[in-house]
Amino acid sequence: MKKIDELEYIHVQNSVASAKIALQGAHLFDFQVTGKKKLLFVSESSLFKEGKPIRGGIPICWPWFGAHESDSLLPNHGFARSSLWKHDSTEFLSESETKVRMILEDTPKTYALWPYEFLLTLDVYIGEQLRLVLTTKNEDTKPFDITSALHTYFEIENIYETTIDGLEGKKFYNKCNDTLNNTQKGAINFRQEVDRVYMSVQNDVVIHNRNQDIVIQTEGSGTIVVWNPGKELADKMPDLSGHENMLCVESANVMTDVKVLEPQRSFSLTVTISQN
Ligand code: TA6
Repeated sequence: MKKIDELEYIHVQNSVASAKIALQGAHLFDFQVTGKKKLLFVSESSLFKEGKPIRGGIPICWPWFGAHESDSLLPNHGFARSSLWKHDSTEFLSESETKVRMILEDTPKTYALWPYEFLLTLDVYIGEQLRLVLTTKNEDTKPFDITSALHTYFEIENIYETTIDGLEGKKFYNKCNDTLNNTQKGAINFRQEVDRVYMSVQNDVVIHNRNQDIVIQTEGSGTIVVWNPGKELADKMPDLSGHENMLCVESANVMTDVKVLEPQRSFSLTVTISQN
């Protein structure tokens, strides 16, 4: 096990790609296909400290996304991203694909924040494409509901030259001015903060930046969150530098896309990402 500041991580290298996954948060913070650009943005001022989420990579927002609906003292985006997960296994599926399984189970500490027994599994497939499968199992005797996101920070060359395909015509909630029922017309413009939840997205979403295309295919989700803090907000965030080089496009279950799980039932949120 390697260590970066206070966080232990797993380093995978196979014949086509490499990846780094911190035990805290099962947080994938580096992925690169040989000969291609790094896929994930990590802020140079990010902390790698116990209990603090990494600013970049793929934080897992779970079992709630954003602020807790009734208790503002509970952590934003839930507790999965700042909890210590267990490394369950690493499988070499072929020379060019490796699967890493991470698990998180309830403890007295998680129970105090969210009173349910659960098993959360993250399978990370590292190959020509990157695939993450986040599976929630209800191990309790009562139903629970979750909102969640694979809050992916993509590394891009220039936010001001970035466009996204696949969201045209979709309805969105605009968090910046707290309005519902907006409709995406034309390209999204990133001149200031953008923080939006797009509804009923069943198709692939493509990020275009200069001569780079990133294709995001999501299963088990109807919502896609798009976030860039813009300069003004980024300047107020001590752990975020280089906002013009990042764009979050998040495969999510949020707002009306809540998942209700009966005892012993499971649900998976999957994202598959490829780049040219
Ligand atoms: O996904 C977008 C968002 O919910 C934004 O509203 C913004 O606050 C961001 O996530 C980062 O949240 P964090 O808790 O990591 O600072």
